[in-house]
Amino acid sequence: MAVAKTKPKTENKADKNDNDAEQARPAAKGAAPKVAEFSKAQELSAYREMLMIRRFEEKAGQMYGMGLIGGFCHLYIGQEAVVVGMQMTLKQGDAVITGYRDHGHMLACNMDPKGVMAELTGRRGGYSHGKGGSMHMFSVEKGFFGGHGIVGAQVSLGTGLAFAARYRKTDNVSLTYLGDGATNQGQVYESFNMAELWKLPVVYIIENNRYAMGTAITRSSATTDLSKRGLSFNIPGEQVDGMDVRAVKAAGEKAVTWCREGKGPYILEMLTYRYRGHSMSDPAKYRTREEVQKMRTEHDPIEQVRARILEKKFASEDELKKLDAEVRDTVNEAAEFATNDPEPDVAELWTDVYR
Ligand SMILES: Cc1ncc(C[n+]2csc(CCOP(=O)(O)OP(=O)(O)O)c2C)c(N)n1
Ligand SMILES: [Mg+2]
Repeated sequence: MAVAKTKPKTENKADKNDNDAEQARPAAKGAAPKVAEFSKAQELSAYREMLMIRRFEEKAGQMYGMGLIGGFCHLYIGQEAVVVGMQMTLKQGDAVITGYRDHGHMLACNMDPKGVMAELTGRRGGYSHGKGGSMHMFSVEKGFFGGHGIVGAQVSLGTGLAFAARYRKTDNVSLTYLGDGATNQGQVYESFNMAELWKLPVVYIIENNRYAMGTAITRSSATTDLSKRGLSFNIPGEQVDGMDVRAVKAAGEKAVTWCREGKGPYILEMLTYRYRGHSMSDPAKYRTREEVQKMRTEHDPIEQVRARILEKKFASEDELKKLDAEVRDTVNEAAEFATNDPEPDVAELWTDVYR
């Protein structure tokens, strides 16, 4: 029997630190493939939408600190380019579903910031009438199907949404978002199998922000190139610079077209990063301040667009200031509404429940 002379190269996960993930990032090395430029209108729209999510989340963080928001609250700050870029590829009737880090997805789906903020504060005008909170909001009208607190649960539901699109003979798609941690859940693979078997129009968007709560991906996952997780089901996948909204849109376009043409599911692994802790109660001791700072200063998705807008003279500093002020006004109005709107009536305890 032949014996291998050299030890096979295996990854010793326990020895790895977070810098390994940094090294694996195509986004971080400056050698990123050239992506198609955005038009003026696309740059300005992407800037406004990402800024809206950023300011909304900052305000939600403040309101949580003031005790106005209870329960869990997971902020999306840092990951804005993913939802905004993907949303640019959708049309009426497409479906979006995600986990609990969901406010950005709702705003990208054009849900009303007032209704989202009022749900966070548990008020009547919230999307679930103040009874759901951060992780439980839906809008069938806007094509947003939640908001799910059980890690990975949305993957089978999102696959079902794709099945519905196929069953109704439409060419609509389901964008099903999940985290890097969720990719180790069993139901994800059951869903992959069915989606490929039945050629369902679902794009699985893995938002790899490198951590699942406090656990770095290199410590929890046997393989860390998540774009390859569909290989054994024949599902194509690719890694995308999730901090560059243009790269996200380009990859999204390809994947969505694949689905609309009836070719089955597609996996996009978005290499991204969250700046805040897992939830509001996370002191984030599992990573260094320098790591966070490096991502903020070198890869921030909003700063990238802002720099291009100024460089290409798509808008002046003053015009951007005006745009920033408009976004702030919208967020402040939402916060004011969410602070003053009454709480649901006690009788609401008995509505929307199964008996
Ligand atoms: C089935 C299940 N197991 C465990 C948890 C607890 N939990 C909540 S979030 C989370 C980490 C998920 O990380 P990831 O999928 O990377 O998403 P991210 O928070 O980074 O967006 C865990 C383990 C849960 N909510 N559901
Ligand atoms: Mg994660």
